[in-house]
Amino acid sequence: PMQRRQASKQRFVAELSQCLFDFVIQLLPTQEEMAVKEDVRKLLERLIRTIEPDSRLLSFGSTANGFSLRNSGERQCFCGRSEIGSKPFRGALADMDLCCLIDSEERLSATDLVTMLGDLLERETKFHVKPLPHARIPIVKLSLDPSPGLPLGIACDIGFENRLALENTRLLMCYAMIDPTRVRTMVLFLKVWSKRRKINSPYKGTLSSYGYVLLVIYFLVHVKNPPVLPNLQQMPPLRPISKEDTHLNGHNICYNTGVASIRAGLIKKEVKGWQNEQSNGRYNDSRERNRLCIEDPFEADYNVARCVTKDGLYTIRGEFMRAARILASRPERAIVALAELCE
Ligand code: 3AT
Ligand code: MG
Repeated sequence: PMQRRQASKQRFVAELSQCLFDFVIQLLPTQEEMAVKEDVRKLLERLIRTIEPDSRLLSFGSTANGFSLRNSGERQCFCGRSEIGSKPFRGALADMDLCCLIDSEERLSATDLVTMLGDLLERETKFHVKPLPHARIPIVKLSLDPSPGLPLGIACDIGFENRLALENTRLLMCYAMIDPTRVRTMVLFLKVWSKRRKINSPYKGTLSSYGYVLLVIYFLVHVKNPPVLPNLQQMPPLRPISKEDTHLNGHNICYNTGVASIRAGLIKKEVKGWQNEQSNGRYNDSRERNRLCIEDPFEADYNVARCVTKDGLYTIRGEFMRAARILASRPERAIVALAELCE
């Protein structure tokens, strides 16, 4: 019977892998959508250059790292709508993250640029424009109404000199390129799943897409044994992960005391000064900020999951437990499991 159970598990995993692959293939952006986005980038770059001739406008985030989802309400559903009822999945509005780099020494401040660019775009384009010149990180927010190439319209943020975001985008893209099928399948599925289960809203106390992508890479570099991905940052782990780090009385407590770092593996929260047990006085909300800890690959003192609240973490954990339960029950067909996961 054990052999039979093993064989049935293997069959389920193989079928699930195929289903996941077939599912995410339909979620990839179309050529047309990518072309429209590139046109938008070029148009905006041309306009910005009328203000700052030595500037370049580069895209970062999912549009540039291979982890973007298609901007279409129609086809984002499981093969055959019957599997998930009649409601097709509407993806989030495809957003495009753009960063303006200025190569000259003398340049306007980000605040002035945001104000001027906002005025210019309002005058010259059909975008809905919202300049935020006094935000902590000044940006111009733009959106465009739906069109045939972009059925859900487009939302786009233009920031300035955010070179670290360009670097972390490049790092994620390299990870995606090492093993495109498995890495992209897993990341894209996690993004869809977390959006559908409503645990992908940093503003509401859960985790950003960027945070989920880092967790997937952390898992493939440091948790899977043998690793699926090499550590591209090549730093030797501070300490190998031992059972003591992740378990207490047989319970997995890793997120409570540890920091997930794709650079260095699992690090203790104390090492980073990110304890969540005692408040450090200066910030009353410091306990809130370090519930879940994910180290940014380049800004090592930045906790990407700082927005995750106690309730948010409870919800996220609940969702992972629900997903594990569904997968462990191994329904007859893997597609049924996927549909239930993303209900
Ligand atoms: P969506 O497709 O928009 O859901 P995404 O992959 O574009 O997902 P985000 O919108 O969360 O991911 O982030 C876009 C980029 O912005 C990714 C990263 O280069 C940068 N970024 C986002 N959040 C952080 C953060 N907390 N720290 C540093 N960089 C960040
Ligand atoms: Mg984005």
